[in-house]
Amino acid sequence: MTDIIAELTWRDAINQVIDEDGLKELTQQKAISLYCGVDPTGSSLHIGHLIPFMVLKRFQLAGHHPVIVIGGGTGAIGDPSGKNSERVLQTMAQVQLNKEHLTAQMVNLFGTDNFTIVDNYDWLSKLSLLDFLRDYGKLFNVNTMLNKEIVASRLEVGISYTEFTYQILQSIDFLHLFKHNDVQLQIGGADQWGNITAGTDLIHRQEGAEAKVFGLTIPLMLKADGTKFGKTAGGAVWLDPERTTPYEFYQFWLNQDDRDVVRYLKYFTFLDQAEIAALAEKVATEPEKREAQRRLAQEVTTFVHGEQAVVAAEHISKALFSGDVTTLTAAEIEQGFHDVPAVDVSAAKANIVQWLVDTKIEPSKRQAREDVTNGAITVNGQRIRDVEFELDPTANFDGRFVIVRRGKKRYFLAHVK
Ligand code: 383
Repeated sequence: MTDIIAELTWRDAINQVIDEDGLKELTQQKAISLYCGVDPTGSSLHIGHLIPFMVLKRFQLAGHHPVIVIGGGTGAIGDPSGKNSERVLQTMAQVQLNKEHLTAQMVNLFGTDNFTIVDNYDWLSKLSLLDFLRDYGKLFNVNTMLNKEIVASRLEVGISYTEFTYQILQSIDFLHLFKHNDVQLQIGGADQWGNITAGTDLIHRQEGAEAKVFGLTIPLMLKADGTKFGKTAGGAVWLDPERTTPYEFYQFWLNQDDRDVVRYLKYFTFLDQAEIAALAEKVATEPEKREAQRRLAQEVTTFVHGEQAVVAAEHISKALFSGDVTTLTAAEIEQGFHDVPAVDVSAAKANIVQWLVDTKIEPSKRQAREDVTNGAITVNGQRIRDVEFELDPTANFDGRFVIVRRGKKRYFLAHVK
């Protein structure tokens, strides 16, 4: 089998790993089962989650068997990792609802073949308090638990007994999957190292030191400008197309810095070493063409939203850039203008100056007249210079939208009601 560890190494996707040589040997010998968990603390994955899930996908493509744990049990508790204060407990109904959304997103990324998805509520909810303390609690040393980076960093602000216990629950999962699903490796982001090593320790205590289990974490994604990866002015970049439209998703990748784009190509695409080297060359010689960024946007958007989404995103980008918006479909308008100021208007015809003021696109009639006369106002891609122009809001886009551009870049979307 191909050397997946060597591949992850050239992609810079390894932060820490338990027994790298042992894992390298094992993964070349046979197809293994491995897992990554996610807690249903929200109704959608975001691109921060893609960090371990891209690696899981690479294992799947190399012939290994990925298992995903959706934390219906652990999500009811809350992992202290990555949070510097106590979490508010979610209702069980919320956990359930989130779980359904995340499951659908995972199936979209991993398909249904050679892929298993399980919910740790199925086994964690069956443990009685006495069994928990007798069978597992005895195998955990409080000192070791306190020394886990995540717990140690919380001691000053305080951590509840509930969150402190989280690492035991994740360890029980690893043990459960080792025994029932032959899982030999757990992967996660760098924040998961403490939980993963707690799991391998538990397995060794229960099953014997010779049990062959491994852990691997992936580095945090960094940005050259020091800001947090995966955040935009509008917040996180979600995989749910209702929260971040495929067009916005595509734009996010297209806008990456020259200093970051090659690292992201290695990390977030399935392009091979030669293809990425060729794109790196383009960044060095003709950065203004942004070919590497475009390829990155195409690849990641295809993986998450499919090829059609890329066609639409590119069509929208072109229309917005040129100002010729007349060819956009209603669906393209909805996603392309997801983030621009929106107003509701009636279908009634109106004088352009009055209409711009009524919709609050212009602050005053004086300003509206001035902008129209100066050619700063475009309606549905057509420049309006006549202050007497009569606007018919139903004239384009099946009578549903009016797209207004003020100046070079400021777009407004009017929904015709
Ligand atoms: C639950 C049960 C397990 C194994 C893992 C879990 C979830 C884990 C966790 N993960 C984060 C999450 O759910 O909290 N305790 O949001 C994130 N992950 C992945 C990755 C990451 C981590 O889902 O670093 C980013 O996405 O590991 O923060 O048996």
